[in-house]
Amino acid sequence: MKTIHTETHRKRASKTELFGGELVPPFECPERVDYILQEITKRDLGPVLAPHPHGLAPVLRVHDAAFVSFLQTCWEDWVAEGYRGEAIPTCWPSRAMPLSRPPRDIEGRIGYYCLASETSISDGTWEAALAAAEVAATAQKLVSGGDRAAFALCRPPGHHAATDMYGGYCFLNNAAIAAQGFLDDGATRVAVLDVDFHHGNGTQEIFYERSDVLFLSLHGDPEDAFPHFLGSADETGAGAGEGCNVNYPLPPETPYAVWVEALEAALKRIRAYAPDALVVSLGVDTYKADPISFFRLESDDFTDYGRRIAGLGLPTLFVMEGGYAVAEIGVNSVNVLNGFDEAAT
Ligand code: SP5
Ligand code: ZN
Repeated sequence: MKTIHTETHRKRASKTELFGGELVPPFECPERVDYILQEITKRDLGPVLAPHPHGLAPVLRVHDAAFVSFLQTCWEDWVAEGYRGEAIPTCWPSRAMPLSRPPRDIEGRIGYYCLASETSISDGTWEAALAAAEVAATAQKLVSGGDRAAFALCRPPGHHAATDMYGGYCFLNNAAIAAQGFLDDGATRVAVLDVDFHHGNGTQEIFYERSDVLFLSLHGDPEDAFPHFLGSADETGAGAGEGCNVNYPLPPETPYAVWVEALEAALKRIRAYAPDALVVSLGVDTYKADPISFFRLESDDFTDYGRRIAGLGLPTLFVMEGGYAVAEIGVNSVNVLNGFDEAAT
């Protein structure tokens, strides 16, 4: 399959992540892409192509315009305030003071639009986030145009980004942008299968009240894992979207044998929904050696589940999400894609 990639991802080069009360080098780093590209070349997955410019149109199909403007100017507004560190909020519209409007001041606006403060905003973050959205939109068009599958090598990732919130290393929801793109290009129904270790809270929120997108997520139980405040099994959709949201929260130390049972249940739901296209939010932080996650998948397991996803027989777009065992991220993500290609008919 073809991969869509751009070096613009390197502009997302934050130096700080708030972790355990310290500012540490971010887990979500540019080297992640180097390892994936290296493995794509080594195993001859297929051509690596540049994205086409799409501008803001596909982004604004799923994100709030004022949120997008905030992301565009956040860094310069922060610097203009005289701050010397990277942009990290210190206060939020919490449950005790839920006044819901973005204030004028950057300190208030960044808190309004942020859902997790581990994610610092730095110079170039917006350019990289927009480029990742263009990577997703370009790859989606390949699949809408008849390719059996494509790989959107997005960085920064996207599945935590909601209609008007960033965090969890995500700014724009690349998978949601692609899913909406399939619909805009003629699909009637699209399924989004999120296999990242973390719950895809942003994707869930964006489509929660809609019946034209089925969202399914396998993830660490929010009782035990980020993003903590969404991702329970009783979140099944609302309004027209009732029944179109499916969560599979799983406990610490989940081995592949248990994980794959949840995957098979999800695949069954997807078959019953009979979508025209599938978007896979591909995070490989389910790997046993991931430094911030707690599942126990082995590298060969990624190949196995890639084959199973191919068994759906659907036009499929893989969108890169998380994975922080950096030296193994290439092998694990290309194992999924290669397993898919082997089994695809
Ligand atoms: C796209 C993606 O995978 N984002 C993940 C963001 C997770 N950020 C919060 C990390 C908190 C880690 N806590 C780890 C505890 C280890 N004992
Ligand atoms: Zn993740």
